[in-house]
Amino acid sequence: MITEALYQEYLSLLLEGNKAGCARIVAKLIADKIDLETLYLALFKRSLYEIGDMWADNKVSVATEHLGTAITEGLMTQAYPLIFRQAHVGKKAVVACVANEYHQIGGKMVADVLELCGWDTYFLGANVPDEGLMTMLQDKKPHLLCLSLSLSTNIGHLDQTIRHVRGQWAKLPIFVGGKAFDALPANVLDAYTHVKLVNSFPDLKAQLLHFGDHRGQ
Ligand code: B12
Repeated sequence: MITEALYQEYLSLLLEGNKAGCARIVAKLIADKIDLETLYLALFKRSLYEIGDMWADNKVSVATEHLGTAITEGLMTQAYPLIFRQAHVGKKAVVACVANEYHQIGGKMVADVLELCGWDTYFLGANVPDEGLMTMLQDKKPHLLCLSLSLSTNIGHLDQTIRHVRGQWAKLPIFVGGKAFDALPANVLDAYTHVKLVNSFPDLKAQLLHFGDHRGQ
């Protein structure tokens, strides 16, 4: 559904900051019944990764990268009609980025995929301090906590967050994912209990299928 030509047209519009043009492409794809994951991965994620590489190679400015990110975050709300029409399954998840982690779009996508699977989600966004996260867990009593990590250098913050959560919720299932794990050793999460590295949407959905009912107190 997203041909190479369409992707290249979208990327050019995104780089020039033409949000109306990008929005038209997204609206047409939704009208043509694209599925959420394809829209997110083949259009939004691919273009953000490409812009990130262009920024790293000094081919686009940091301002252009920020512009593309801001437009993408706006476009994600266009997908809401695809997300919120599922029957609820009576499960709740809190999704967050740990302290000092400002990359929030991956986590937002994870929350939307959970909603698509009928879960109720509470997406807290970037740079969430542990105290705030703990208060939210106390308040919402979720069945699952998802943490997103893009920078491998933030692994210490992730470690601290997991330890804080474990201090109060010994068995709350925690799914962790994000680009940081491309650069971290495969066994980096082995020391924790009930913590799983989940890095793709198919893997996430497969994990949800065998999900128990306890809330890990
Ligand atoms: C946008 C962006 C920013 C924005 C983020 C704004 C926002 N609102 O999110 C801002 C400007 C804040 C930013 C800042 C920085 N950034 Co930046 N940024 C990016 C960029 C271009 C896109 C990120 C993104 O949204 N990707 C799209 C999402 C959908 O992908 P994703 O996060 O990987 O998520 C997917 C999976 O990983 C998975 N997933 C993610 N989380 C989870 C969680 C669970 C539970 C599960 C199941 C799955 C899962 O699901 C998603 C779908 O597949 C990337 C490029 C890239 N390759 O990602 C660079 C990039 C990540 N940034 C980079 C850098 C260096 C920085 C800075 C250090 C720059 C600086 N000098 O200030 C700072 C660090 C800030 C901080 N402390 O966090 C580097 C990191 C390099 C590295 N070796 O780690 C990258 C890769 C750019 C590059 N090519 O060099 N950045």
